[in-house]
Amino acid sequence: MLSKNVRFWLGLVAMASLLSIASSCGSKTETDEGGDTAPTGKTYTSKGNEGTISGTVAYTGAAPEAKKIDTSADPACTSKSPNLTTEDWVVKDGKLANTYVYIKDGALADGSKIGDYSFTTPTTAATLDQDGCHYHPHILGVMVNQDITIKNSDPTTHNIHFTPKNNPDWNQSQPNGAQALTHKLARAEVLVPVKCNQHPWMKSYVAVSKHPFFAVTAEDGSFTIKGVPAGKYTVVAWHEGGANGTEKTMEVTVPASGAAKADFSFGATAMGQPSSLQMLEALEFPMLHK
Ligand SMILES: [Cu+2]
Repeated sequence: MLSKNVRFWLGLVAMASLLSIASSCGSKTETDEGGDTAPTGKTYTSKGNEGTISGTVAYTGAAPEAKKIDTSADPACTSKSPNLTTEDWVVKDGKLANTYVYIKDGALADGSKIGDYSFTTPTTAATLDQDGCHYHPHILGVMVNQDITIKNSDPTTHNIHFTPKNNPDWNQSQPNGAQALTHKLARAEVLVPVKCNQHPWMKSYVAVSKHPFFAVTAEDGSFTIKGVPAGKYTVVAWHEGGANGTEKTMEVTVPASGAAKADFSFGATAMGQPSSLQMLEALEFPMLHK
């Protein structure tokens, strides 16, 4: 009897150990994926010889047409924005707007990794405006813990809903005339879908970065990332189009005090890599909240 008991308790201890190993492995994986904001202890200081990465994002082939949005569910939207159209593809003269371009990885000229540095969060807030029953801007880039001022410029109630993967869900009703809301995200995440629970057509994306090396393409497809330390980087251009978003990757070398070019191309006949698995995950996750 005694030996049976001993075996039983030994078994329990073994199981408990296995469980604890499994759970610690699980949390490690989460941290790895999450791009957490734990201080790295190495704050980047300007060397005075930073460079720029600039380029143009093109759309090759016949551009998808913007579709008119039926806003009749809310007459306030119809009267303010009678000609609201979809913004998932904004193409003009073969150039693609609303593409988020950022340094994903890489190393400075001295071999140190860009991801090992910490960068000062801007004290000025970014603004996300609900104006005409759509978001402006459609794609917003911020740094971790940077304030986002959320305005309601419409004569109707909006309900802004951030649906992140690595940050807490955030969902706030904002009646017309209400004060601006402030939100910030503590963890890096590319990109967080934002929707309105009142108006199902309203959609935007907020990218949260640990560093300031990102930009969103303008209407002419152009972008510039300034203040980049000399080095060799993996630069990614992300666009929401496609089944779950599409990203293109390019290796870019920035010379000291120099300018690097990074031109991307999306579209049916564009050359490049298909969507990464990482992006698929990031965009599928919000479905869990439904
Ligand atoms: Cu709304």
